[in-house]
Amino acid sequence: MFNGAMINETEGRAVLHTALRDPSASLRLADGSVPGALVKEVLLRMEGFVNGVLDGTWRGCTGLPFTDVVNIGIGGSDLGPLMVCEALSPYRNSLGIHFVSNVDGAHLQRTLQKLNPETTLFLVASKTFTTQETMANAVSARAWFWEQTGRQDGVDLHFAALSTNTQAVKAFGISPDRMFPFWDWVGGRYSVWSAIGLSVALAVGFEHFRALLAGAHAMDRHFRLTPWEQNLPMTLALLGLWNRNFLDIQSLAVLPYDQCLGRFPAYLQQADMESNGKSVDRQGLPLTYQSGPVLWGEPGTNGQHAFYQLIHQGTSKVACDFILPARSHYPVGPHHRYLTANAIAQAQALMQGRDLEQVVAAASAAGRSENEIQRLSPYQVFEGNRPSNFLMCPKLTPHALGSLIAAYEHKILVQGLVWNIYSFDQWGVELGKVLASKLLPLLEEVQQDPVQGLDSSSAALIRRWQAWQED
Ligand code: G6Q
Repeated sequence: MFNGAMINETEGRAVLHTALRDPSASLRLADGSVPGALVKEVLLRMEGFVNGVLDGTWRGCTGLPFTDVVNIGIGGSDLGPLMVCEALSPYRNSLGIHFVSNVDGAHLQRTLQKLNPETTLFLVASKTFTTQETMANAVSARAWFWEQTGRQDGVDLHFAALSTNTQAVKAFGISPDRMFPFWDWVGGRYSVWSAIGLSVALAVGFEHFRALLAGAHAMDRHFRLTPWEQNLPMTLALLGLWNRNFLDIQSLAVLPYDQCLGRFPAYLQQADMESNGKSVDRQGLPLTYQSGPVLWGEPGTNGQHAFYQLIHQGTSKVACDFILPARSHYPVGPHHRYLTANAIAQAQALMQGRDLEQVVAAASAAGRSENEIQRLSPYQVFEGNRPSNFLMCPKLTPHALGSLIAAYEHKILVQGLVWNIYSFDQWGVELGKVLASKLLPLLEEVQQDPVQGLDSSSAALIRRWQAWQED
């Protein structure tokens, strides 16, 4: 991976998100390009733009400075920047940052309702610049801008593109100096370090964005240079393999004890499940063993009052990753001690459990009757011996966050290697897109009978949908 080999074999691409955080790298690819040099140039342009927006040099079409930024993107062009912007909330400036991803008009409309078009900057974030959801949202945002300002010429000042597709960006009406490129060796779900991170850089300033990259680079070095026994991504990967393939645990709950990491599980869900949710090996043969787990999670302590019941006493075992910054950015009274005690207690409970003897002893000590003890004890037993990892960092700084994300990226890489699968493609998202484009015309022409050539289930759904259009 680090040497630029085409390890994304089914798409014929190198996998070089690590180059995005190492602009000094001298690696030269087969086509003669030097990723480090390309990265450096774009970072400098991004820096100029970010500083220009923040100090008011770059303004909207009526001369007002920007107050809000809307990132329009989906999947890898949304989850990363959204998660990082939230995770780095304590570092945020006064710029309002909004994310629109869902093609459901509610997402765009509810966002735009709050905004002043004269002071809003749109970032159209799309590697391909063809993704249906993103292009629909971008076109509608542009229409809103035109309608609200009457300034057909304003697109130039109010829209920027983060993309690899120069032609399509130009066709949309975005000028080349507002296009921040990246390259086909950056996978969507690994792209927050590229121009796709522009919303992050605007939200926290360029210095913090560079610190994020530096933190990831530090983890890259650790991963490459540290013996396996002390290697964090390697350890996470092997523990995950043990849980999945030897203990047959099917899911991994990611449980950040940090409100700012609220979107981290969703981000990791894509990174992990889209990378390693595969059932065919590198020889094109069906796997005869399990690959990536189901990944999910919510911030602690909220999860404790919701789904932890199943984690402690359910019939399915769940592996857990606890994540806790030792110091809080929001030191309110005793809150952080409560949070910490809860996190450690949960990991302890999973590990040690509580056997019948302990339950009975506790109940007797509490003065419960023999009868009651007999009746309730079975429900109060915790099996224990349920695996968890506990990741702690001093404080959730941009540098620490960069390291945390990169650690998981490398964990995913190692697991994909051991499972002998291709981690960097995502053919599994294709079929739904193809079928949706075939169904779309049936929804546009309400009179058309959908039964022709369609399965009865989908046809019935479309008929019902059509009938309710008239209501
Ligand atoms: C990520 C996936 C996918 C992708 C989105 C958006 O690895 O490829 O989530 O990021 O489909 O694609 P565009 O950036 O091309 O709009």
